[in-house]
Amino acid sequence: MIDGFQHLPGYLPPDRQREWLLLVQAVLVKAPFYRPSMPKSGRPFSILMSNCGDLGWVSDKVGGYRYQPMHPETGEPWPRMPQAFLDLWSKVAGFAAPPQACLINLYTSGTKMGSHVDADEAEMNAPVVSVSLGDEAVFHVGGHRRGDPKARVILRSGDVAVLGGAARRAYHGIDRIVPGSSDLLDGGGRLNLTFRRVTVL
Ligand code: MD3
Ligand code: FE
Repeated sequence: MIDGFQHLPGYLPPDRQREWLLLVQAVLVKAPFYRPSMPKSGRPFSILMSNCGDLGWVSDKVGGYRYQPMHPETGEPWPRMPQAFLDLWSKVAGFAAPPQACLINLYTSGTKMGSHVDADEAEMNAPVVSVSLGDEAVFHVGGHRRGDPKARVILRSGDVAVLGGAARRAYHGIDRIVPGSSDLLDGGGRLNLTFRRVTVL
């Protein structure tokens, strides 16, 4: 396993998972899920996305991958990050400044995320912190080259992962969701929150 990958299984117990789900649902009332599309080809993602915080990650055919302060469809600023989210970052990130973006990904059964490196952030010294809610996901993390050997980890509801150091620049993705593995979300599926620093201070 690449250096800098920290997995904290069961970090959020079931009652706190339900609290976090309510916080996410409140964000989604103000910033509904939208479907990003690939730069140039315009091919739609299978994952739905939203954000909270000062900046949100978006992608579409014309503008490509980027961070911006407003929802791409409503034009409204992203909702504030709930205090509980900022508190979690303070406890696990080991980085003094607060996160600027919280990307919310929704996976339904049959959805995956191909192997990629997160590099749209000018700040690559801050870690990315991930929180999983709902169905289990088969996650892979490799090295700095696409062909490097990959380790596979199951991310379960309530798990936190901190990707710092060498892992911050590693290829990673979601191979598949395990349908029916959690009853947190009505109708199943998986929410993943990733907390990020975007700009260099
Ligand atoms: C390793 N999300 O949003 S979370 C992403 O489950 C993303 O939705 C996946 O990859 C998901 O970009 C994986 C764990 C994760 C997040 C960011 C990373 C692993 C990472 C950044 C660098 C290396
Ligand atoms: Fe990623």
